[in-house]
Amino acid sequence: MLDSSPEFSTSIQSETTLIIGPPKQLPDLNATVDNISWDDLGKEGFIIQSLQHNGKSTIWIGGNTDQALLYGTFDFLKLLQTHQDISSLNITSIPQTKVRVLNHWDNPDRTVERGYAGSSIWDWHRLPDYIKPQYLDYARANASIGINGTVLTNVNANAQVLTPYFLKKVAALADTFRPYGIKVYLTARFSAPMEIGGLDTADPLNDDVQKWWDEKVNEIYKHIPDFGGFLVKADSEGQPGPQNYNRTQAEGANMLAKALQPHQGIVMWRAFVYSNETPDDRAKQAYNEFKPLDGKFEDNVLVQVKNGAIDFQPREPFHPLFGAMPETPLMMEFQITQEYLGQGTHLVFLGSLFEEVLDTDTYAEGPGSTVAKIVDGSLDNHSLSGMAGVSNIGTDRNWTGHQFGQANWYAFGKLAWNPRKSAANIAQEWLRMTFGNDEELVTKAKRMMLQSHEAVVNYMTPLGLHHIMGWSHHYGPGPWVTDKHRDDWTSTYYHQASSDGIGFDRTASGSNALSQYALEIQRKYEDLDSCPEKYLLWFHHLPWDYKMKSGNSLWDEIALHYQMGVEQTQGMLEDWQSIKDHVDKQRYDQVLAFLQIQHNEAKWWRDACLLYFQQFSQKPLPEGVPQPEFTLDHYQNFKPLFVPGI
Ligand code: BDP
Repeated sequence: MLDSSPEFSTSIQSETTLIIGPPKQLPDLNATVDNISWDDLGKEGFIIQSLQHNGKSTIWIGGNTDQALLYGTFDFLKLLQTHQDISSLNITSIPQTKVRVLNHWDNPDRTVERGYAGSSIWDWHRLPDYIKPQYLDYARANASIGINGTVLTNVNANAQVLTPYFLKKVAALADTFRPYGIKVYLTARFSAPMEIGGLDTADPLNDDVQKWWDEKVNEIYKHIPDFGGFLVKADSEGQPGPQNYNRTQAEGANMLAKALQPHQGIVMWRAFVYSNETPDDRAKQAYNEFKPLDGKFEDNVLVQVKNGAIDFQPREPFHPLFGAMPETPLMMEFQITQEYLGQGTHLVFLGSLFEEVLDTDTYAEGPGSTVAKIVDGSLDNHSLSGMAGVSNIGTDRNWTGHQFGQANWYAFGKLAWNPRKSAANIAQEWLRMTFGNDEELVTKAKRMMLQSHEAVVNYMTPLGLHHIMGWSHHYGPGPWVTDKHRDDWTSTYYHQASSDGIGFDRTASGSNALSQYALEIQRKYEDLDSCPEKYLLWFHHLPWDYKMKSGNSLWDEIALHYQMGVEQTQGMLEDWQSIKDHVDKQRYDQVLAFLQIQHNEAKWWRDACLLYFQQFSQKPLPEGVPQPEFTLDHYQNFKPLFVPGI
């Protein structure tokens, strides 16, 4: 940890002194500045200020707490690393969200659900006695991008983690992370009172159940005095929850919230609730369940909402709950691990995806009601706010499997701190800090990163298509996936392709999921003239010869988008090859090989999807789209085995 005493000072240039310390211990220095409101900085905000002190040119990194000074110092290092001009600095930086957490979907046996970078970094078996150096690196890396919490365990939770056996291990991790300002959180399995507590119910309104949780929470705080709280997945995909007792999501969340209140802990209650028993569009179910509960949650509950209503697709319209629950703080859940976006192999810079969602106007309270303003709490004056990112970290030497996966971890942290930061700036910063300041490298690699999200949308799910990937593991194309035990996990449910057309009708003539959005959005998206084409088949079912804005038929446009995606991956490859001499060989070779795989797999996606949809469209491929290499049968029979992360 940094020494926050004023003695910690060093000379940057012979004539400049660097001082890191809080205003209270530096009254002299503080007297030289009158433009800083230390109260506004809170516990995490910092300043980096150039000034004259005792006749000397000085840079002061200031903040009210050690944590703030740490953030400020990392920011200053970033300025040096990215070759910024530090001659007259005047920086004030305050995080816009309070809870900035990674969600690890890590299991006690060290497998990682949807993890593509090796095993879980938590070596439970050797904890609490062995503290891997990697834990410290992990904490430092997170602190350097402003992350202040980590949920150690999978949302598909194992109740064992709440037993004393595990709590000692969790406490050892919490002790390791504490100096870096990182709090530890756990996932709470709703049925834990039965599984490890010997009760015969987990009904949230049952007194014994409440008492069990109260005592469990007290026990946790004995081990971990600054424990952050719980993350809960309930009533979804087989997880137990309040619905088992005919109770609401609010009643379930509030039971845990009350247990945590005496300790200032919080509950992050996921809105990812849907059931295949419910005869309604999956995209509508979370809203239907949660909207009526607005205002019914305890103050220390954050409802954690995925960015879109289905499930971390390459592109989704924003989740209709954003803007629909003004009296409840809603936390954003992004997926950093690329479950549906080429997993650990494809280069997809998620900063662009995150930015697109955060910048979208929900019109909830008139124009300008962006998702970012809901997430940071400013639209409805919530003091509790947060952002969660499902982690892409594992035991791989480079942490994230793909070198560029680190950029997504970085982008998440930066956007959680400031949801208005631009993805392009984030990409540039990351490149300079990761690969150096060579201008050609930065320009070309940045171009590659910034087009990568559009590329993956084009070669996987263009024009609003969604959830058409391989069964269960979600790797590669699978538009033919049908007739499984759950309709809402099949591709045919989502694309609805037939000889009359393609797309999911979510207008009033269909599921009317559109009615869950503000009127402005409804009007814009229901009208084919104003519906953004990127969401077209998300909201509309249209004939194959529907005329697009380009003048092309829908069929041709779909095919041309797949082709464009393939060409974009070719462009990414070429950009990378052109900077060969500017990158060290080891990283160059690995990224090159992965880009080659990505390019080949983009062709696989294009050919498999177009052959499949062509059965219904009965139309030839437009000019510029090559004939597929194999038959549809070939693609349908190709089943990747042992895909990681399931
Ligand atoms: C889906 C994943 C599944 C997760 C679930 C969730 O396929 O593994 O458990 O989301 O978020 O995307 O709970």
